[in-house]
Amino acid sequence: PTTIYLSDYRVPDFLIDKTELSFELEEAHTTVNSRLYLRRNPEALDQSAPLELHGADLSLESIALDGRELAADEWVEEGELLRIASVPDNFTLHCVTRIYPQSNTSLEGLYKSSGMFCTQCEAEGFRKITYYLDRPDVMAEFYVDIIADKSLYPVLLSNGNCVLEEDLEFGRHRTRWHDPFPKPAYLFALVAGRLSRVSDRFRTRSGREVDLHIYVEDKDLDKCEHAMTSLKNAMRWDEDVYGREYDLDIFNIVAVDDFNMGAMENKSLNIFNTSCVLAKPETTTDAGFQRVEGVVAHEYFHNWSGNRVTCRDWFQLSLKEGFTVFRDAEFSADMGSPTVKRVEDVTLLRTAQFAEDAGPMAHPVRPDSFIEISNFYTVTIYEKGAEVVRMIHTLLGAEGFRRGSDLYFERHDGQAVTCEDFVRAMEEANGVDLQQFRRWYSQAGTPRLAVSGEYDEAAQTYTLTVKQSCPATPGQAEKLPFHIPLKVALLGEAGQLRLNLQGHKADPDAADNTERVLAVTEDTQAFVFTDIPERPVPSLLRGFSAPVRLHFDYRRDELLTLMAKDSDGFCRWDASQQLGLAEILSAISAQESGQAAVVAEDFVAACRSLLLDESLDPAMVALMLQLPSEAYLAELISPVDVQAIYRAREAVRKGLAHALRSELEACYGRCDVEEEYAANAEQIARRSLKNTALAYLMLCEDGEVYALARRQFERSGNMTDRLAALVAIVNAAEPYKGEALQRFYQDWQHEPLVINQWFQVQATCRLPGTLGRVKELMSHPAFDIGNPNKVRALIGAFCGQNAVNFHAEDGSGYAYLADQVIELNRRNPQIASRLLTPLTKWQKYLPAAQTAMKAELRRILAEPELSSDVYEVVSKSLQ
Ligand code: B3K
Ligand code: ZN
Repeated sequence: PTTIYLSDYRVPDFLIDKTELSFELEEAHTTVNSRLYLRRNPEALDQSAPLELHGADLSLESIALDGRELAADEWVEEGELLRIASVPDNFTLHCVTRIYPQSNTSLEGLYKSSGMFCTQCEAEGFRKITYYLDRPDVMAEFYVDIIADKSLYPVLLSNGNCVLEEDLEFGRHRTRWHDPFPKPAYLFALVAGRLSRVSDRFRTRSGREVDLHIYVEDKDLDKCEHAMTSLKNAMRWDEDVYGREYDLDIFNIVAVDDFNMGAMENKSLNIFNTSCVLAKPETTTDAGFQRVEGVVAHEYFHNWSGNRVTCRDWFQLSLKEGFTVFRDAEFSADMGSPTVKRVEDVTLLRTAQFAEDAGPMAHPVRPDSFIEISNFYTVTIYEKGAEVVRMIHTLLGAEGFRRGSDLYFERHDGQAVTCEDFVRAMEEANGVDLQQFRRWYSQAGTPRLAVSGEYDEAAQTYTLTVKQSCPATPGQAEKLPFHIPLKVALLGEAGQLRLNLQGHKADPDAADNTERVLAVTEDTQAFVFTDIPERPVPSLLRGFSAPVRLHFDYRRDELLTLMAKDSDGFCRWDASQQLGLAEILSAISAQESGQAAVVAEDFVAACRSLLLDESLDPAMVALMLQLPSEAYLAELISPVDVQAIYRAREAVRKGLAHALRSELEACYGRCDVEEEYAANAEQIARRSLKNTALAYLMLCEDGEVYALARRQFERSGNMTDRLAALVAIVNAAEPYKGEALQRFYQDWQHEPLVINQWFQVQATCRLPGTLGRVKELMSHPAFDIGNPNKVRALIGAFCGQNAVNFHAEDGSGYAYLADQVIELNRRNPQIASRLLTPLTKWQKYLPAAQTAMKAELRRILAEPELSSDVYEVVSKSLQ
């Protein structure tokens, strides 16, 4: 496998103005006729370069240039390239290739699954369909014919507008599609199958009537309403917030069961994993509803941030992904609870992304090199990339950011551009200098901020001293200082203090001048606030204004103050997490010295007042009651002793449960209201608090609480409550467990998405014996290793979300994962490589665990015929 470097980027030697494709879909194979209208790129460095087309797993039937069949010695195939040494400056190339979608288990390119044909071309899947310039800076206008048996495949879809539909002989039919917007091949899509649809309309701001269709299997027609509503909300929101309208008369979404990721933004033909479209209260949890809303919006928003303005090369992936994640996060915040959304996103970032940034696969938001681009659809590109865009938003303010995005879309419409182009548009629209800020794109690693505060009573000043540093990452030993927007406030007895920063004018954007964004740009910097009448408690990194690890040596009473009073929801929650961390750390020391863990009285009291305070948002109470997750603790404690962390955390949870039992019961009762289900913020908040209370109560381990869980399991009409009860039952020493699992299966065996949940609940069971059960479930008739959702629900959940069992001291979890990766490497390399993540973090664990994990990585590396996907991750992890 070879490494590709950003520094080797060259403009394409050829351009394609028009691409005509014709697909003849048959049961044994598919024949693809392609006619490419090519010309030499006037900007290419070498004006006599040969034509080199990408192609993978294709069988070439014929190739003709300007109507003349090429002789065998006029072209040569080398790896993934087909080279034609001598071509004119303008010509058409006609290729006939045969492909085998029925045996394509990689789910990349054109594949057939559950009776339906569909495609996934991003990033480099189009080359599995026909020979092409499969790179995002080659954009063509597509005409597509699809021919198939009409009774088996009544619905035939591609991008753009349907311009022809006709019946052919032998029961076949043809549709022709034309997409007027030139696009890179990765946005091409085709779907053929027996599908039903739900339709609606949307009238854009300028009066365009758009037909909206969601195509699903007949049995799922009752699960499309939420996706449709989300789509219409997203279309309106993009008009309101970004001034971006939809640009065609038709917008299609198709749901498929077998899909490598969540969804794909193909121009006007989004293809979705069923898990990200289908939703109804009986089968879908609140989290599921929110995911549908977020992903539908994300893919829709790509129409501008990704499709109209696309990426020049795959190193620029975050240009579209980071920006689009930022857009969908702001949308979800506007649709629901902004603070809850922020806390959820920060939680993901501080666990998965911080871990990636500290591990062997660490890479900048704009990577310098890769072996397999599929490995770079990461939390760094997506989530950290979104944080980088958010910081620009924070620095420029909402209006300045909008000026920048307007300029970006206007200037680059129809182009394939770079992260640099994005930053430049932001700079030029606002007359600011983001030179140092650009380091967020080029330097990997999570910056650390060590902050200290000093109050000078005589001078009435408060000085915040901020030191930044960033650990080395692979290939980057030394880092230059970042430009970090640090949002702060100072809390006094009676509320936030007015901020006068020595040497600075008042911040014109801050309405009451009690909050400020400090520009941290140097290794060490002091910020002096004047006229501070009392010793304040600093509220730092408000709203998580930058993706950094911040340390401030708070006293306990200061954290309790922040937790009770800070007006910034993120900081309040974070204070609760810091207090929770302190409890867990003291429980770990207690365990080490053979003592019982005791939860501090003041922490119990703080949790009690959360439970009693009915004026608080129940969702925030739920979040603040949840102790830092094991995954987050693994980022804070070194080395990671998984078993000790688990035991300590459980001990603290149990301590809280016993101390607060009556308050938890009262809270449960208050939240347990009978109402018609709606996936709105208010109801979601209530259910979340109710189920948090239930999980705590279960730790009291008696018949009364077990009965409560059982009652909830049996009576609740929505999946959120039912599943929460099932999780509680499965994780307790509850005699009803087997029966509950059995019943759940009986009830939902015909709903694959619900069965995924059933697998996941069992795979994430904390009790001993779980690996054995997971192995058994792999031969359950409902399990299918060819379906990525099933793989994620069982194998992925066990290895990624069940630390205490995955890291069993006998190494059985590691061996199990390696076996699955080896099996999946053949079948679906992208899924195999993704599953590997937990093993790659071996450096964090105790020596014995490290040895066992590395041994499994070496066993994988020794496999013959490793895919480039798996090879890259394993070899980099072992370096
Ligand atoms: N752009 C796609 C991801 C494609 C992943 C290819 N391995 C989905 C999204 O981010 O919207
Ligand atoms: Zn995306």
